[in-house]
Amino acid sequence: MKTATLFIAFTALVLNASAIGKTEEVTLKSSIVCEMCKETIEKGLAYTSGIKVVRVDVEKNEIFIKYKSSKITLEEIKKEINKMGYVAGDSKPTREEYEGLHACCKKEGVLDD
Ligand SMILES: [Cu+2]
Repeated sequence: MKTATLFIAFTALVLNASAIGKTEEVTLKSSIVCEMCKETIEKGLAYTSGIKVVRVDVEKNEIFIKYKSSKITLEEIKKEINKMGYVAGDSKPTREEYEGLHACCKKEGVLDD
């Protein structure tokens, strides 16, 4: 009885997982300065289609993201972060995107190579 219940639960889990598509996880190095940056990025990505979880770690300067690869690609996510003025892994914001940041959120040397 217990085995049967477990089997059913497991099958339901597998079916559910395949129905919702593959969820990927990524941690990107960024150019976060303060709590305001954290809020900007978390709020900015929260309603982006395909993004499930966004967590910004100010101290580590990292953005952790869970996303559905069937709805959004990693490159698209990086571009969204760049648009807000922040670095996303190997992808840098343009001068224009960076200049849009609040003065206290600008990290020196971000656009230099
Ligand atoms: Cu900031």
